[in-house]
Amino acid sequence: MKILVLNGPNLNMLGMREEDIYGSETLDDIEAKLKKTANDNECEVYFYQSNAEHELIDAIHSAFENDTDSIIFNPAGYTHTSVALRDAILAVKIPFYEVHISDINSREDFRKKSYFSDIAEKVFSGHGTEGYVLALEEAIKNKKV
Ligand code: CA2
Repeated sequence: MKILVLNGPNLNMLGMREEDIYGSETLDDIEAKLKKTANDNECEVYFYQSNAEHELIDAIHSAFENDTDSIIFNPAGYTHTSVALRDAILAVKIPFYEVHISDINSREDFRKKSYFSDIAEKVFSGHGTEGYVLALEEAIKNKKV
């Protein structure tokens, strides 16, 4: 089983700024944790982060070309704006899990709108970085059944 963990704009700053909202773990820490869960389950995870919308779209297209089974996706700020990313993920028909470190429903009103939640297999919002692990466990579980 092959899973892409895709992270959108500014998430490269994790662990360096706004720790009160996003915690102290870096993307590398998250990657290490997920790789361990993946190895324990004979699953391959690969990671990609970009600040550019078109690069995230290209990563979704590449996931289709390389037979990725599911995507764990934190679209970050694009969650609330990007019809183009929604179209990309619909086009490839790869099941995906939406992750937000913070709880997008208990912040500013503009964060309550997600272009992804109605098409995601499941949404993990407000679980901190543990949300990525929960999403990976769910993806693995769904592949097995
Ligand atoms: O809670 C989440 O995971 C978000 O997707 C994060 C986005 C935000 O726009 C969404 O509404 C919710 C922002 C990512 C910014 O990441 C930073 C991390 C550390 C320091 C500064 C920004």
